[in-house]
Amino acid sequence: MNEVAPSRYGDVSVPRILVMGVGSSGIQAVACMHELNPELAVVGVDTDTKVLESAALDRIIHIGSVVTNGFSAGGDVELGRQAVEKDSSAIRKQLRQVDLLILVGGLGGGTGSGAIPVITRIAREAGSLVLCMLTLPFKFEGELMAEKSDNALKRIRTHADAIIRIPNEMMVDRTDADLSVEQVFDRSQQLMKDGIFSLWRMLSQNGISRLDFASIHTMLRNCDGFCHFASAEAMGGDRGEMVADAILKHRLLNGGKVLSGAAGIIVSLTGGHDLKLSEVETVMNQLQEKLPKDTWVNFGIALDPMFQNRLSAIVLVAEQWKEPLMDDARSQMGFTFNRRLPIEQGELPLETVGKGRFANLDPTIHDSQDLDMPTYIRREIKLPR
Ligand SMILES: Nc1nc2c(ncn2[C@@H]2O[C@H](COP(=O)(O)OP(=O)(O)OP(=O)(O)O)[C@@H](O)[C@H]2O)c(=O)[nH]1
Ligand SMILES: [Mg+2]
Repeated sequence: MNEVAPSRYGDVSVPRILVMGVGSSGIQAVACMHELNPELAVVGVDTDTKVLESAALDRIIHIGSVVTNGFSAGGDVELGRQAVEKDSSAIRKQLRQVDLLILVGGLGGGTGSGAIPVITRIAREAGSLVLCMLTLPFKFEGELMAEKSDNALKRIRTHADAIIRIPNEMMVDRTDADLSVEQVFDRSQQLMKDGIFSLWRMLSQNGISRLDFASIHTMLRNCDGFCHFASAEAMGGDRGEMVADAILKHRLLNGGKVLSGAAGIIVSLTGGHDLKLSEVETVMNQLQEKLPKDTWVNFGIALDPMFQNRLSAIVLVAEQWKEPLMDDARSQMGFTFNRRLPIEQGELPLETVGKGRFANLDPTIHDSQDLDMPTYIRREIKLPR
């Protein structure tokens, strides 16, 4: 059973990670991850009993049975929101002692777009670091879908530490005319899976200079709300070159353009005991060439016997730092912020306030609203600083 538990490495510094798939596409993504890596703790959340029952998952949370009678939210975001509010205690229960929650789903439908903002808020209240990995709808899905997705993103951003957007539209090239819709969906799921596995490996495995949770924490808490990621893997003699090339051309980094404006980057390499210094240099030098001089770079190497003759890289990129945390971040990160930081005064972030010793109690829900939350947060009113 894939409970969130201390790492098999017995290392107390290893964070407890939970991947939560929300809505039908989110469930599909985590079911696939679970099948490939049963060590990864995953849970599926949906309104739709059929989807939940057909997913081969040990842990599922059925939300909103009183709201949707076990059917999907049918694209209705408000129903998705109500569904999760009704069953928020089941979500809270799963989040106990989770250090990093990775929320996965597709925006544009009812359940994902309605429930993910609420789950993000609950997770922040529970003290977890929250990273969302979300697909955005195709253009052909229409303006209404795009609007629902945009609105959900705004709400998610008020609580999530960082969001990685995977626009379905970006999964297709001009040469892909014959690609089926299913193949395109598979591509975005594959990217999510690769990214989450690499992140999990980066945080759980021993290495020469393993990146610790503090590095990820700093990056996610201090980025402006959005992050980019890319991962690549190669085997054989030219693996250093191949990995560098794949990262530099990666579709989620807009063919490498994101790197040239990066404020911060985390690079994690995984190799076997045969990993050569020259391979590490190849990847790092090629990335450094694209990055602005003042980019904050944090880098680690993990060793895994399974990676003999193989090299894998994951990069996590922040384009901007968020201004309100500048002093905090500066002292935590030990670096000088670059000049691209906006200097105008911002708004107070809609951070939720921890409930201290009441954190594990059920909330006071009235009319689908959590009355224990300060009104300005509940109503998403931005207060000037
Ligand atoms: N990458 C990927 N995206 C998908 C897939 N299926 C749907 N999507 C995208 O995800 C969006 C939301 O779809 P679902 O996950 O089915 O919606 P839901 O959250 O379950 O919402 P309801 O079914 O309305 O309750 C769609 O608009 C698509 O853009 C998939 O298999 N892979
Ligand atoms: Mg659905």
